[in-house]
Amino acid sequence: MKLAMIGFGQAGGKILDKFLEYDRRTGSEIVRAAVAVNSAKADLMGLENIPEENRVLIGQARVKGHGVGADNELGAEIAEEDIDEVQGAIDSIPVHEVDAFLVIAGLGGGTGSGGAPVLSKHLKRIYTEPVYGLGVLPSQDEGGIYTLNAARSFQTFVREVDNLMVFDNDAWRQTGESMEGGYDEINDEIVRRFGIMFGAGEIEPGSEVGESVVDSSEIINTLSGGGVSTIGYAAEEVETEEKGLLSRFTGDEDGSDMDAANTTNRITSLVRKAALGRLTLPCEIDGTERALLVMSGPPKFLNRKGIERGRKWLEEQTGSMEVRGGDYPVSESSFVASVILLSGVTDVPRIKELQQVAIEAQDNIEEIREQSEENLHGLVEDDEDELEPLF
Ligand SMILES: Nc1nc2c(ncn2[C@@H]2O[C@H](COP(=O)(O)OP(=O)(O)OP(=O)(O)O)[C@@H](O)[C@H]2O)c(=O)[nH]1
Ligand SMILES: [Mg+2]
Repeated sequence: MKLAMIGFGQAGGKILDKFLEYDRRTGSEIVRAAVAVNSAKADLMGLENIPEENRVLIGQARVKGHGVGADNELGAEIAEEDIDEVQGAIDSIPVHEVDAFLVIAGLGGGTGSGGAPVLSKHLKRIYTEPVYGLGVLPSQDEGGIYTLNAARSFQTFVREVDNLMVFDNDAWRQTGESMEGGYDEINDEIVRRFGIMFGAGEIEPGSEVGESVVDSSEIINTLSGGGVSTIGYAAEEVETEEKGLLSRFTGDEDGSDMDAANTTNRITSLVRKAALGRLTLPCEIDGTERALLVMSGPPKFLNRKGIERGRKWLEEQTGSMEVRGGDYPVSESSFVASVILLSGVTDVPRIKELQQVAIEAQDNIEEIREQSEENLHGLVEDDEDELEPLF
């Protein structure tokens, strides 16, 4: 399916940049338009693939192009103040040609964390196309302010979008490597998973020999109904040429039956690996509301039976009555890959933690307020006898 992508803040911009690179490399054409928004000029200048005219610097009057320094309230304020400038860039997008908007942001900082929900709300008010969020959660060791920002932003972001797809840096942190160095690989992982999923809906039915090609409406239906989504992925390299030649030379009569059984088994095992392996947001898959299974690879390695079995297995594991599935034929690939979108997940430890953090912070604010009011009363009472009122 075709998306208008908006990268908000540094993480959002970098991931969007990667999407464009992926699009160019694979010819998948899922990014119909790309806009990067930031309050830090240097971050915008560092982008490689986003056209200059689609880079929007906001908050210049307030922060002079230096970013908001992880202050997400300020991030939200400047997004509201300068929403017309962002809209100006979006005006150049042929919106009738896009199936949905995707707003991408890291939720731990200030600009993206504060701005992405503001922009999403604005887009939903103006356009009829669905607005999806791709929110990146900070790693736990980044510290309190990042967690608190993410906790607050998450609550708002999930409310303002049609679906919030989440990637948790914490689950993907590489040991012994700095996060900065690790971001590149992490961003590749993000883009690969989302790229295959959205790319699936971009294949014209009949354009390649696919038995049951995923349509973009199936992606949209899986994402509809709101909530939080996570994505699983597994892939296996396959021999595309030699094997075919070999069976022809050996005149293997049973070859095709064997191949079909292998193909089916490969698919079902990839489905299991994808669902039970590391998800973009780790969670219990039981209780998922809707799911979509996409099998990509050369057409001869995809079959309806495998996908049907995989889909059934997913129904059992998730307990969902709404599991869709299909293929994404890619002739030139030497991998068979399984991508599973789990939408409306309910049992997510990290989200519970974040909600707790948000509640505690709220309590804290109340406590501090009460405390300071008490102190004030105390002051006034104590002072009454001894001092003349100042005013
Ligand atoms: N996956 C991924 N996460 C990133 C990347 N860069 C930053 N992050 C995460 O995103 C969070 C927010 O960082 P930024 O995107 O730099 O913040 P910002 O939106 O630019 O906001 P300010 O810098 O505070 O103005 C961080 O806490 C990290 O968890 C990246 O390239 N990839
Ligand atoms: Mg920044």
